[in-house]
Amino acid sequence: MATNRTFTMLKPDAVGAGNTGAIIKRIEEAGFKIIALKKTQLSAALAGQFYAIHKERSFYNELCAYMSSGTIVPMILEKDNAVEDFRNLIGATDPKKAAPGTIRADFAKSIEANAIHGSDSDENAANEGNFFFSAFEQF
Ligand code: RTP
Ligand code: MG
Repeated sequence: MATNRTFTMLKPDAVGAGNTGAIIKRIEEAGFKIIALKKTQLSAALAGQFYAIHKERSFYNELCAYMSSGTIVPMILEKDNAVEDFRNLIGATDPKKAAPGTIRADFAKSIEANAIHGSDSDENAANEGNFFFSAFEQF
């Protein structure tokens, strides 16, 4: 994946609350182009693989259970400086600390049910995009 791309997924709280369209509108209005998009649900085992990077953290088991509890919407997005600009668009992990106007400030329910994921590096964006989408879905 090119370095002007990032990976995101709408989490079960956001999809369950019917906020999929509103959040995608924010993303497009911020200048991100949708390269790939689907609606799916992770098993606990697949969530564990996706979040293997967090294996040693105290919240890992809860996170995997939560992320496999409902529908998610993974996407690959394209924009100049995509990873950093997207992290700024979604705001801090804890919605209580997220800046006003960010997606998490407006849609997240808690530090765990925080509406949306955003990759934290170009390398992780590529790996996470490849986790959900085959090469021919990434054009
Ligand atoms: P994300 O990966 O989802 O974009 O979030 P992030 O970089 O802001 O946060 P990260 O440290 O990567 O944590 C991944 C997700 O784990 C949940 N979490 N729970 N209970 C807790 O203290 C706690 N801390 C993090 C959140 O859902 C977070 O987005
Ligand atoms: Mg993260």
